[in-house]
Amino acid sequence: MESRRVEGLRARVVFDSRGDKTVEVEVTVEGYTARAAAPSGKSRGKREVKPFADGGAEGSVRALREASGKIVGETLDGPLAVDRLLREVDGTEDFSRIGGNAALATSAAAAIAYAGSGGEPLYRSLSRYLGADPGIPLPLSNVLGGGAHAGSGAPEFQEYLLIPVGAKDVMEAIEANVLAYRKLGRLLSQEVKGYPLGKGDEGGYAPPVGNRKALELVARAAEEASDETGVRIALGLDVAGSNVFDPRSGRYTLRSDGLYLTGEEMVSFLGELVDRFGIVYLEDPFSEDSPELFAELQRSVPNTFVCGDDLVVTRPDLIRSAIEAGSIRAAIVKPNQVGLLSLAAESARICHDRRALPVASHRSGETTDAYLSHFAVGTWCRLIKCGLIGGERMAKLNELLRIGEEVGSDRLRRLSV
Ligand code: 2PG
Ligand code: MG
Repeated sequence: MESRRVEGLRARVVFDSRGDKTVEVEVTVEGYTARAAAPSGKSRGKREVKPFADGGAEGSVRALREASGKIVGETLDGPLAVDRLLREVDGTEDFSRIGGNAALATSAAAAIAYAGSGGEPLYRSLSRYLGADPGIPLPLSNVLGGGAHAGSGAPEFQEYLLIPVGAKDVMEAIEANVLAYRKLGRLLSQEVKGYPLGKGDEGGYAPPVGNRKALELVARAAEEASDETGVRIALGLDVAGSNVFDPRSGRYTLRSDGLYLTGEEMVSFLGELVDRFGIVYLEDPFSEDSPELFAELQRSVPNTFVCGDDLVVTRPDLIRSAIEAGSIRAAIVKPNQVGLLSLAAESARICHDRRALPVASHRSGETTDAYLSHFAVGTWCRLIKCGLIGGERMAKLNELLRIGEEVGSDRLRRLSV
């Protein structure tokens, strides 16, 4: 690809959707300036890169400003070429010098600026560079949240998710999920007297009900919305198993259901839920330190996509070995877990090459940026987990509608479940 010069780099502190500080970066390539900010997670995997340098977001901005002299003036020969420079200026394994969020904001801003300076949107530049066929990922939408993303009293499972597997295009996919979300709101206000329809960090309802009850209501809402629209909606779950596991007792603690389960009992319990509710996607069902339980569950529910998030933290090496060990058939791809778009793209490729499902994902603390949607379209991601309700979530879905106008909105990726 063509060589283009980095002409400027500016970094600043901004706030994410939770009100926490994060890093935003502007990069100018051949007169084209692009801006990107990094999101932040709350239920983070132990092996993720460090999100910020010493001194938090401010410390990261300082460190990046000091390093910017080694980036400005350099030439880029592709949308992901700044990533090599970022590795050099940081020089640590875990991005602790500048922080993974400063790295990602720079990586994304430079990629958008490189594409834009050539008159291209990011998704097209990425797909051309990587040799990936552009396609619109199916939205994997959080409609009910618990765990670390909600207050006490909410269910322990972190995310109750909908996948509109029967949609013919992206508009229909979003509409079906929104309708199910509204129906769920109605069901919840009947079920929980006086419940003011509070929300979790990602915009899903966060009601005071047990996990089983939450699943029942979400399943009912999905079924009613499917009947009304004719679009089949399948269910998914992010257990965020590391947060549910109590290392002192060695048990999975589902207090709202009165269940305190060993790993083996949790395998059976989740297997029952899969059968009863037809769950097709199950993320981080266990602690990130128990890959053997992932494998056991995946064997017992072969038609469900067991997905690794904290287990593999978007690292190509961990994803490859977890797929090969049979622990997962899907992996979350969260660019800020590794700090670079190029590494995240490699993770998506590894999944794709091994017939596993790459799932582009937001974080619970988000920004209104929508480069995640371009990343997903341009890099083989078959699903995009970006929430549903809330400006910072809908920004990504609305961007899919715009991209759909160019690539064809019916080029929605399929999930046969
Ligand atoms: C997850 C995410 C995003 P967080 O566990 O999948 O939904 O949460 O960003 O808090 O890690
Ligand atoms: Mg997760």
